Amino acid sequence: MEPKIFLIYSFLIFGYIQAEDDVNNKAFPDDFLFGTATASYQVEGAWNEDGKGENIWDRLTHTRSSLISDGSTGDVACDSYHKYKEDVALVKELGSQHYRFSLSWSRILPNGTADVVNLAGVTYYRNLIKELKDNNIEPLVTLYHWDLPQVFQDQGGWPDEFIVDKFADYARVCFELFGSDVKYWLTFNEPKQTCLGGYADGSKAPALQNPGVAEYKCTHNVLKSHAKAWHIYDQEFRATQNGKVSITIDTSWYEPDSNSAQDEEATERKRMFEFGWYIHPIFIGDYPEVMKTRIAARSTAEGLSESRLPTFTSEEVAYIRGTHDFLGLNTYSTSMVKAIDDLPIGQTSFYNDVSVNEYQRSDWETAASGWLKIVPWGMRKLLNWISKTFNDPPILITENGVSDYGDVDDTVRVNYYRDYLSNVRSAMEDGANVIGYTAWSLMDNFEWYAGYTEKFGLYKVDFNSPNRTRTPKTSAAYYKKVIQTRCLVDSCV
Ligand code: GOI
Repeated sequence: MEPKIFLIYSFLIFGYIQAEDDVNNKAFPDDFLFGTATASYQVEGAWNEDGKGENIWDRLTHTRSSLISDGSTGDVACDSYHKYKEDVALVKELGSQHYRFSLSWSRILPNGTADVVNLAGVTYYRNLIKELKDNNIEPLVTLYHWDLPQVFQDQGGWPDEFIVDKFADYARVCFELFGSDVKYWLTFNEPKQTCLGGYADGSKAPALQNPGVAEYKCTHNVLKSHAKAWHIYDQEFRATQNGKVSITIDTSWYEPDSNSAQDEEATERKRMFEFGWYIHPIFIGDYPEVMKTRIAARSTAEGLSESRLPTFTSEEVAYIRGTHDFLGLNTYSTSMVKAIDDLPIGQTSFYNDVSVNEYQRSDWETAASGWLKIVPWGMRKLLNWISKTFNDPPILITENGVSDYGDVDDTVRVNYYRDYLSNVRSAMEDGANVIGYTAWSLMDNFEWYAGYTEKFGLYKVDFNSPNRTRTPKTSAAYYKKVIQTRCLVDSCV
């Protein structure tokens, strides 16, 4: 875009904002990190180039295309494998302090295992990291954003314990290869989506459905894998590389339907199932009590001899507890929760184990994605609840954003970022230790089962052009201005 047009855009945006008087007008601290994010399968393309191995999203999009709303694949996606320099230029243009991206396991280790390293894949990530560093952008690297090597799915995938050592080997290879230039690592992106979507409700690859059982086994192994990777870093790399390792957990905010004791209790239970499932073992120790007792009781009622929720030994509890150097948080929306009678014993599922009525209010604004209701105040409540419940961890928001149908003039996205960031800033005033914010996403990309029909980008990508041309949206101009001024409105105090 012409600089002149860019300027006019900024002017228009800030003229509009002036009218808003409920946006927080305190500046963000100088050391607050602003960044943006993508993930390997969603942007890279080059699915079978230069020795990359097949992963579960390659397999799913190629063999079960009816699951993807437009029948599309990530075969080319944004073609970032060839256009990473352009991507970094966009990140730079925004003035981002960091860029969060993920590594494709099967691009680095085509067989999944560490015995064969694919040099071309390693070179790609080395080049990307170097380009970022040359432009003064901090790389924030996710080891696993949902693209398991297919060969490991063929052996059972995450619900099978063999995967723990495979992930640990992969993590060690990555720390070894890239760790001198990477200071922020995330082991997993949203493991709840991997486990519920992949193995219980079928809404993510490998699209298996064994609800009430497989998601708990999956999570058990993910938590062990995360802890093992963290310990490997701690023992073998921390002293020389000096980085930080954590995990990104996703949750909505859950708001009680009323202030009745029943609704409050049901809502806290829902939070513990949706978020405590992962954060409690890592930040406090073991699964939340309410999960252990409820799933055990329901399992007994089902006639099972042991709980469907696997048990950690006390050694394992101690091994997993404390494996964090900060908290990665992805959040997009809010739901209401109302107490109901426990759902009948019979069909097993995570949702039956929770037994609440979850809904979203019809007067909340909807994004292109049906699940994404725009509820900015949920951000503030969520950050404060996490701080209070999990001992005030440093929180790095690793994803937040909104979808539309791709218009370059994306007022909904400008307002979303402004209003959610306003609530982040307010939570910081309340005392939450938020260290940074990462906008999802740098550019339009392959949105999983929604294919290319829902767009989250600050930059538009033309998927009809072989060049995959990138164009800044109005929101890019707004975010750039926010990063520059550290201020959401015209002028801050
Ligand atoms: C991130 O996941 C992710 O890390 C990025 O890769 C991604 O691009 C980005 O977000 C944007 O999505 C209406 C049970 C329709 C089954 C309401 C309950 C469908 C399915 C409500 C509840 C919800 C963000 C799918 C986290 C998966 C979208 C998790 C957000 C589908 C619904 C549902 C609904 C439900 N989620 N994801 N869904």
